[in-house]
Amino acid sequence: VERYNPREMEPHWQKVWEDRQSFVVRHEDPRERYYVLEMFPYPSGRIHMGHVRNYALGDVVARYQRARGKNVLHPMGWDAFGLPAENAAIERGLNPGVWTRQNIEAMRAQLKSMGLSLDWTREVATCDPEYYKHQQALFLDMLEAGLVTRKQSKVNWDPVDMTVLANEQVIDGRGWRSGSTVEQRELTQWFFKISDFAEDLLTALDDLNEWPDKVRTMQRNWIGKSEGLRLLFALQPNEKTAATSIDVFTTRPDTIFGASFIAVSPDHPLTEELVNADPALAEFVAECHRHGTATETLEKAEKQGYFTGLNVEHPVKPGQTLPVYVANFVLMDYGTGAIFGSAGHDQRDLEFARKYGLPVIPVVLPPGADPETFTIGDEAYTDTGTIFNSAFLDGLSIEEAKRTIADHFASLRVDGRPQGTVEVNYRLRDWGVSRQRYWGSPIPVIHCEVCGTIPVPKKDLPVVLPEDVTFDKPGNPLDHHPTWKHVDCPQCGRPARRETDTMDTFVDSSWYFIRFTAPHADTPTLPEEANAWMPVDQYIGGVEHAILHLLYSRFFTRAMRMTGHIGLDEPFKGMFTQGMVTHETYKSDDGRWLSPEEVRVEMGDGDRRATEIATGNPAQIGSIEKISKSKRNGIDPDEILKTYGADTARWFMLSDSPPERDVQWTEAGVEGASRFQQRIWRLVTETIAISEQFAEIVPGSHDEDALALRRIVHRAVKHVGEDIEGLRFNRAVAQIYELTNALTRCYIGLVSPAPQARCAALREGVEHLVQLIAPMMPHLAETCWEALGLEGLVADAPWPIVDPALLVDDTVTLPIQINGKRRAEITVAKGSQQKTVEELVLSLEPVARMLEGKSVKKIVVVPDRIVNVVV
Ligand code: ANZ
Ligand code: ZN
Repeated sequence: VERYNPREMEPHWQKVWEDRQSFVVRHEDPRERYYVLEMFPYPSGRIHMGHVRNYALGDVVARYQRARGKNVLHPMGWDAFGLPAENAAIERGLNPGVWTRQNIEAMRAQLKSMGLSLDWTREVATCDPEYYKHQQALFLDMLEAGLVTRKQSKVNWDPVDMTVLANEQVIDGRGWRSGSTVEQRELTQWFFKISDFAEDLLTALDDLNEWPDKVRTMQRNWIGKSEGLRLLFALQPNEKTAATSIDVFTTRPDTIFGASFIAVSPDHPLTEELVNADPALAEFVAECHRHGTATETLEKAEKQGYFTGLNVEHPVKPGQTLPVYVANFVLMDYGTGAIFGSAGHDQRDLEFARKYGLPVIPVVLPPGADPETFTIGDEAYTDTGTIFNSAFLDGLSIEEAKRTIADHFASLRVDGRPQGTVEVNYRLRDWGVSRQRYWGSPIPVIHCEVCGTIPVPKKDLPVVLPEDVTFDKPGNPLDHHPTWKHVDCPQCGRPARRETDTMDTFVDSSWYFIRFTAPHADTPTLPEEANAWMPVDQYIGGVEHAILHLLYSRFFTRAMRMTGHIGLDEPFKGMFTQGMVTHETYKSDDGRWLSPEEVRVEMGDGDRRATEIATGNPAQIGSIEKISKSKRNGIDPDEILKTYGADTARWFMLSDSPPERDVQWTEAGVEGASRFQQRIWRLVTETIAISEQFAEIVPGSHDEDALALRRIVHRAVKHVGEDIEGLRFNRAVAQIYELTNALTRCYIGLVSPAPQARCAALREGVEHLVQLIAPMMPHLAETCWEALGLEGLVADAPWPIVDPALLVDDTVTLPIQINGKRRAEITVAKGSQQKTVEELVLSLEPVARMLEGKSVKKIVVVPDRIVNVVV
């Protein structure tokens, strides 16, 4: 048998699919729609193994749903704006647009060589004016609908990348890309009002039951709903401020008797008032700013405070006061920007109190603890318990105490307001989308000294990004461009200035999946198309996008609904987050990281040993790690695709571990996948040969081996289908291995002349096998399909129909009576019905002999009991 040659067959079938436009979605297709999408790639230049895994998973779903008779939308595009293009421009003098488009070309070719069932006619690139033009229109619509605001805000400023960073781009106080210490700056920025949707974005998560729980939890935590109390503290009379009270937000009003201080944010209006007369405080605030205010930074930083000299009245201990501090761990943009500290029951408060010699008063007694001896050590007590040391709250549970104290403060007044009001706070902040960056979608507004900030009229869209920019000065090239920003005001006609900030690239990816439903429309969407296709039935991507990208997309879909572009809120019905691709690491004897190509790994004395090829020196086999540039343990998909072909790479990605877990890429694993590919090809070609060799097949022979095989085949069809639907691809693969073994055993067991039933069962099994592998190894499957002489393409073939009778676990042996006399018997699957049994009986050799020359009047099948043939 000739070996299967993927290098020849894969490009062949890719061309056939392309020529036939096999995966192009037709508007008039009446079948039920199914939308499967993998997160679109950033065009960095080459695909990586993470892409291979992502797209292999998605393609299985797409091809399977096609086989199930769905009209499948499976598009691809490019998340093409962003920093790396600018860095390439700065470092290598390449024009960002040219660089990006070259990368897209290269990566498109790579993706095509994977044989993905994509509708390439719908390709979009976010850096294309054809795309961002509509994004600018959406921005204008959202502006008009009150979903966009412009406000002053403190931002994280990366002094090296010269840009504003989102909080999550600040890691340990440093820029995620540049690694430089992040500073605070005050800038006027554009914001999407995502916080208006906090409650809706939160509660709607409950209905997203095809999402992983962990992703929903991450979203919940990010939205961060807190129910608590706004509590007013009356300031003691003083000369320093005109303010007479401080508002704090607390989720633990039950600990009020343990209060030992008040702390306000360095950015609190009170602080801003006090710094004028207090240079040391001004210095303290400046120091806080140098350290940044990103939440993460603050959690790790040492708690620092500055006593303002102010005191407030203790709200439940008449005659006592609490000192007011400015503290670095209090954020201005959460709650009220001020807290009361209860050192016994909050770790930060405890550290702060210990540092500044403030009292630590425990007020929650752990179950079973002795109130006389219970004290707080190095750790605050944050668990459940009973309130004590708290006058009228004593003996209550935390929840009871919260209610009681809320009622208590509701009826009291400070500054003419209720002293306590129940309040809900969300951690979710408005989404700042301004970036002082060149390679992004321009924000379509114009600043006029007379008229203010004016939207660009829709007829003037797109505001095209100029490509003739230079990167010789730091900062935003749009600011340095000689002409671009100078325009006439659309309202008064006077010289005005374009907005030179561009949009956060998360905006680009927040609606591309809707654009795919009508990628060539001259409006952002065609609502009827958007509504027909959306929501995405199955979205697949990395868990690193589980928070922001998904949250922003959920917000955007809502915003697009409010502005009439779509009729639904939730963009992704099914969500799946894949695991990462890992690989062994290697180090040379002098401690350099070595790439897998630079080492040879062999078995020696029972363990694996590595040698550095270049030097011949022994190398160390290190731990298994996520593929990364720094550890040099990457595998280039191009090499894999060239050496083994796409089907092998796809098969291995699917086979080795559950898709939500990490998969370890190993040479041995790929070799195994490649061998399996050859095994299937051999099985198919040999099965074909049998039908020729065994031309003289003994007719009419029902046999139990055939039945047993058919049962294995049909069970495999059922299980593989279920496993694909449940995204348990590795289990589907295991089923296919088993089926292949069974078919091979059957084939080997055949001797000429073979019973026809067994040959037929083998043939049926092999045909079904080819269909089962088609979503995973589509090229091999097409080759087999053609060799088997089957019609059309396997890509167009409907999923095999399972005979339920063959799924029944047990068989029964039925007596066969001919004209009332018992003549033979037959073993069939339990529960086999009239038609199946009838066919089998007639094909049974002894029956056929006895019936020769006679005409059958009637066959009565009593399922699982008896067969009566009347002649
Ligand atoms: C007193 C108290 C006592 C608190 C106690 C906690 C434990 P979540 O659940 O995240 O909403 N807080 C309020 N505003 C803050 C701000 N702007 N910056 C930093 N911390 C702030 O947390 C609410 C709790 O975080 C509030 O409840 C407040 O401290 C603090 F034993 O009030 B608590
Ligand atoms: Zn004007």
